[in-house]
Amino acid sequence: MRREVYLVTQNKGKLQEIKNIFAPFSISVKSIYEICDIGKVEEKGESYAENALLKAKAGFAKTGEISLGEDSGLEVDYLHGAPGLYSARFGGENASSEDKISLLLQLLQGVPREKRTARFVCVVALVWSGGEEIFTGVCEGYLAEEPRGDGGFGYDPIFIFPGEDKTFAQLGSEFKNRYSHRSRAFCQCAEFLVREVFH
Ligand code: ITT
Repeated sequence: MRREVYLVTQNKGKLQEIKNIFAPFSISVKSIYEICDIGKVEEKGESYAENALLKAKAGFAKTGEISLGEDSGLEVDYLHGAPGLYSARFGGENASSEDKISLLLQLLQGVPREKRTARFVCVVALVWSGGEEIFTGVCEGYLAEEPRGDGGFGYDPIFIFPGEDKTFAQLGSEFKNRYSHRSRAFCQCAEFLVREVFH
């Protein structure tokens, strides 16, 4: 069976990371938008899992291909878990990553290191002819005082990986793809695909 899956995402940063995470499992990942225009799937759910499932189900309904949806976010303890589910829309629909980072840093101005704890959460939904499954990955860290590094995407320049005291943007893609929330969720998904779907 061909080891190919389709990811319902418009985020190029995510797509590239997932391609790299799946490569060692010999699974190829393509954006669903390469084979059909399913439009933007509205994130109307009340949890990461609901939103991830909305995306994967939309992809499977349109193409019949093995489809993956992913919803992720950054939860900041000092902000009671915000922006969380709303990480992509934080600061408004048209805010750039730089705008979002500035807004977060402003909200955390003067907050000491021990209160700057945060986590990235990633939830993947898999939908295929045999059913549906959910996988979750979490990565704990804390927020920098200013952006550092130019790798990654989104909030990576301010997310510090604790043991290294460097941001994901400074640590580079190989490191991030080994330890990130996305790596943790998608490695479980890849193992499931190999075990249960591709035989
Ligand atoms: P799709 O819905 O099309 O997949 P999106 O960017 O809208 O793309 P989400 O709704 O899952 O994706 O939003 C997650 C946001 O959280 C994303 O836009 C980033 O701002 C942030 N985020 C998630 N994972 C991240 C990571 O690994 N590094 C940095 N920021 C991340």
